[in-house]
Amino acid sequence: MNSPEIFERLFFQALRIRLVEERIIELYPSDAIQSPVHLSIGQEAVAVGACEPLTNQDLVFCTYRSHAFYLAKGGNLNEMFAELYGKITGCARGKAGSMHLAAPEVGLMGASAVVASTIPHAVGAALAAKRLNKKQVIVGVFGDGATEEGVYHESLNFAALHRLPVVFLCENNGLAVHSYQKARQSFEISGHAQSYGLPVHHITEGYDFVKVAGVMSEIIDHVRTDQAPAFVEIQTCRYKEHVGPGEDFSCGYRNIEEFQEWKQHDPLEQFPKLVETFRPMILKEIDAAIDFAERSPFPSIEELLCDVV
Ligand SMILES: Cc1ncc(C[n+]2csc(CCOP(=O)(O)OP(=O)(O)O)c2C)c(N)n1
Ligand SMILES: [Mg+2]
Repeated sequence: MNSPEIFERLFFQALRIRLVEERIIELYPSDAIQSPVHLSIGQEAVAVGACEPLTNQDLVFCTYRSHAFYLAKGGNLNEMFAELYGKITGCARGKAGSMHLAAPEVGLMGASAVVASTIPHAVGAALAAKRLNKKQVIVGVFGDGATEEGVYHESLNFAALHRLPVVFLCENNGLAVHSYQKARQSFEISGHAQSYGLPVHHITEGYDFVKVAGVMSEIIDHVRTDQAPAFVEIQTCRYKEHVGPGEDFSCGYRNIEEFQEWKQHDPLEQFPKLVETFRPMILKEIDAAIDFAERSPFPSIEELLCDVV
């Protein structure tokens, strides 16, 4: 797992996600993007490392903060920008926006604005996969805040009891909107998950995509072979405000030193020459995706009323 080729390949993917989101920041004031955006800038290595060992048959269910997982799992960039623009060519025909991206053709099954709501979806898919003997691995991604929801605990219990092939992946950025984890939780996430009898892994270097990919590879092999669940908590750092394109350090709720310390480890900050090598190729792809989105039509009234409850 630790070769220069792998480092560069994962670096490219992480940089691609960051440059896509930086373009979203640039575009946002124009109002061309019609939905709220929860950016993953700072958290890219979690998605890139976690998706590295997955096949297109393995399924990922994630949250409203999922541009990174959508792209790391192989979701189409043109369809992502078209979805953000509310266009008919978007991955949900322009009706879902940033918080509900999906690319089922590559196993990105969906995202939801409702905290913790896709965790039981992942467990249900794992139950189906096991019954149908598909040897798939299902990954349920959620934030630290989601571990305070009842359905999170019900899901861990059910998956452990029935030995389902699901990885619970907690993307722990230490924040839920404007609230620190310590101000909200009387328990410790990994320690508590262990009480369900799951194997638990805790990665503190969530900026290190090679490390995340290595640990995830072992976990996924185990889940696929044993057809039993596992849990992984990955520490990470959200660089931007909870929702929207800006920063919010001036609000006073965040510790700016923690953020600056994290950036010292972030490969995308630490290897500017590699950034410059890959940037032109990625920007070309982004320009083409935006052109595609801009040229695409909006959905008709009939289309807008179709497939919505
Ligand atoms: C069931 C539910 N409760 C509350 C909210 C409001 N809300 C939106 S995001 C969020 C914070 C979630 O934090 P976390 O799970 O850590 O994810 P992060 O935003 O940090 O990625 C909350 C409370 C919601 N969308 N759904
Ligand atoms: Mg969080």
